Amino acid sequence: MTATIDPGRLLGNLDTLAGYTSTPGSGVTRLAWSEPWRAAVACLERWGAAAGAAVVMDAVGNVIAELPGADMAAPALVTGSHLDTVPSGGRLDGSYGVVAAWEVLAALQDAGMQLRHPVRAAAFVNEEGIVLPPFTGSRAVAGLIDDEELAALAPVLEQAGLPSMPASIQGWDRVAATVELHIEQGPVLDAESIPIGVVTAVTGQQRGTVVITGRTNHAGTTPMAMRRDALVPAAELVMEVEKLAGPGGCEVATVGRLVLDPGAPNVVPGRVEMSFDLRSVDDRLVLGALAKLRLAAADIARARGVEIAVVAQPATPAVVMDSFVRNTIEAAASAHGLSTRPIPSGAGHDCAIMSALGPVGMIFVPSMEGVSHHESEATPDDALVKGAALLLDTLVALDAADHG
Ligand code: HGY
Ligand code: MN
Ligand code: MN
Repeated sequence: MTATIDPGRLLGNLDTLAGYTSTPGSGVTRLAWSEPWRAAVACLERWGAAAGAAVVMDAVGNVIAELPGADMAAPALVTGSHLDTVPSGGRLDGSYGVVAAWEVLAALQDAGMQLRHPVRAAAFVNEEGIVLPPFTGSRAVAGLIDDEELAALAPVLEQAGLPSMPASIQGWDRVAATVELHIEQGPVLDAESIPIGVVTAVTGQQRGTVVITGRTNHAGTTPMAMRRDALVPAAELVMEVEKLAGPGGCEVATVGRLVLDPGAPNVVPGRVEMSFDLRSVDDRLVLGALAKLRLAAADIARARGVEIAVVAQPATPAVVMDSFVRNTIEAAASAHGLSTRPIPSGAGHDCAIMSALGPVGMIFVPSMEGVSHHESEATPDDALVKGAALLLDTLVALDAADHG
């Protein structure tokens, strides 16, 4: 008997997860380790148990549901995505790949179908990096969390009520392959009316914070020539970040967060924090952009008489998807009568981190009008169901192929 996706269960579970938000009526806000995140975890625990899977939460908050394989020695086939969202985000980013992964388990269970490899569904924690630097969960299973980061994690996990942190985080053993199903979050598939994107590479990214320190003062009594206003140099730097994207530079460069201190209309701001997010599928371009940002900051600091510190987070390297996994996705799509196109991912994904443990591949379905990280994020139901069915058959094909 072959396993098939249950569309009602898939779409119903997606609706259920969308209800776990701290901003009802304003998109989905389910930050890592928050109350809504805990409620969503409880759902995954129930759904996983109903699918006959062993469900655990690991030391950092990843939820893992696994069906045993017929071959006890075979490495796991992994699928999943992230359970956390950006503030007032959409109902599909991350959630879709998680619900589809759990649906794969349920479909195999319904069909009484046991694969040779264990099938491991993962809901990774803090992929978005709103609470702490991104990809906490996938970097933990890849064994990439060092002691310093572990120390920073401990109070956050304790506050979220997770059991006390171990002295170190043991990553997983090698896996047979990881396949992540995700919405494109960009405009290409929708514009070209193509149902499936087969990801070629996931972008590299460099995030960080710039702190501009001037001097807080009275907006009415401080002569312009005597000011050390922190916001004006920040504004100049925002324009410099935009210039880092373009020919010979990054694909994209963004300032998404700007915090003024004290932030009162009649006070010259003495301190500004601004974020930066630089991305390219060529890591050298990201490195070059960061160097240019540092130079621009130093020039502006001198000209404006303020201090500017550029604090970079650890960079996430670009990752090329495994060609065998890509071909397997293509072949399964063709068997489903689905047209595909190769597509790079401008968004970061846990799947890229999982390349540390074995071959990786990603399946995209269209995002209507390319919108994401916003409550209007949408994909037609039939496209969501087709994507999940393709994920299931890709995993079954990888199981038979013994790659990885
Ligand atoms: O920001 C990203 O690339 C993804 O949504 N985490
Ligand atoms: Mn996202
Ligand atoms: Mn995502």
